[in-house]
Amino acid sequence: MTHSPDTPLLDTVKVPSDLRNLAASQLRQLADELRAETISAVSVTGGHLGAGLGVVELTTAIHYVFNTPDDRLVWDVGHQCYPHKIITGRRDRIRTLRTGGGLSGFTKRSESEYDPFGAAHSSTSISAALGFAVANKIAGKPGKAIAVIGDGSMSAGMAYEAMNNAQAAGNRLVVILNDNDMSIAPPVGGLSAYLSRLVSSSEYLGLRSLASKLAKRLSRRIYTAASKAEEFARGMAMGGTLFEELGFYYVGPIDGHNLDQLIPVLENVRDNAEGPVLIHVVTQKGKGYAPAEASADKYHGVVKFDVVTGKQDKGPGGGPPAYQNVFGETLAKLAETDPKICAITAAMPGGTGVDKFSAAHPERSFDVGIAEQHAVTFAAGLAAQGMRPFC
Ligand SMILES: Cc1ncc(C[n+]2csc(CCOP(=O)(O)OP(=O)(O)O)c2C)c(N)n1
Repeated sequence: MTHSPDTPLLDTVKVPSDLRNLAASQLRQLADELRAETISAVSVTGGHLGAGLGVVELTTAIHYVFNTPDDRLVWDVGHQCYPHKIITGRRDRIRTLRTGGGLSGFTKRSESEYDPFGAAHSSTSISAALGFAVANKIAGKPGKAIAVIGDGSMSAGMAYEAMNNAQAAGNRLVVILNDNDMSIAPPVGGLSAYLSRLVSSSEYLGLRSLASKLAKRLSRRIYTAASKAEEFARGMAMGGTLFEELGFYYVGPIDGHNLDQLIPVLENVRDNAEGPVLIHVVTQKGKGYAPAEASADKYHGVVKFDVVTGKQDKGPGGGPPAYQNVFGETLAKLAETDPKICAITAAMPGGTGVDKFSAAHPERSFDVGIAEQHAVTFAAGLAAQGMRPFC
């Protein structure tokens, strides 16, 4: 049964300039309606759901504070862009997502001026945003470039190669690290542990309420008290040394579902940044939809489903076994008699069947995070030393 939610406020927002006519106090309702519309649309089309639900408030806040499309918004991967599509002139086609002739499931330049960069592969957003920012700088245009990148995508080398060059953008580059402590599978590696330490530091937990008080004070005074704003951003910086060493001004972690925190921090960054800024935002994948919040993959990708029960329409089953399962099980069996076989995946244990191998041979199974060039060269090193890696 198709379920279309009541969305009286969202009905008035066709494009972000409509959104910017609303009072900040209306944005909570707008975000709730945007979330309901996203769930409803994906229940009809299937597609990526959890990531979009996690960025509903962020999407609302970015379009409210920044002057899109002149300020360029670059979504990493692009699988979280359905709420963005709904408020950038494409709501009338949102139930055609991923169908022939319909909307793309990712950002797509030919689809909208609000999609300045096409994606689907991860970890390109900071490099691309840097390009937009530097082009504006050379042309003397004021527009900023905002990259929104997930903690999973942040594990790829390209993100660091881009940050290492970010000074070239001056204050036109804003990177928003959307940290939901999930990739498709749980995230792995040292960076993930580092982000967890930043987020779980006692200062962050203690400061959450303080930060919201400061945010309220700032939202009234933000245009007049730049020095206070500076103090605010600094006061909320709990660490972020890694990013600061790479030349960013680090702000965070902040609650990515709390518009009273998001809006003043984004306004502050928009108006007061002196160089590249990284805003560390903490969100929950699948936020606001109980079946997604409760599922292990947070409804990363779904087929059509029933909105009320969350039950996915997976069909009768009984078809041929999935390729990756045959692959993973066969490899695991071969590895019983061949101690040189090992398996490597780049953040796709389920999608590649490496999860099956890993269950049988955990010591010879490696999830390297989203880091394909490392995965392949790591495999080459293993092979050169006599192993038989499957990458
Ligand atoms: C280069 C590359 N590797 C792997 C993928 C498959 N993939 C798509 S989304 C995703 C997880 C991304 O995690 P994160 O950046 O944390 O975003 P989230 O889904 O949690 O919002 C992966 C591994 C991809 N799109 N591109």
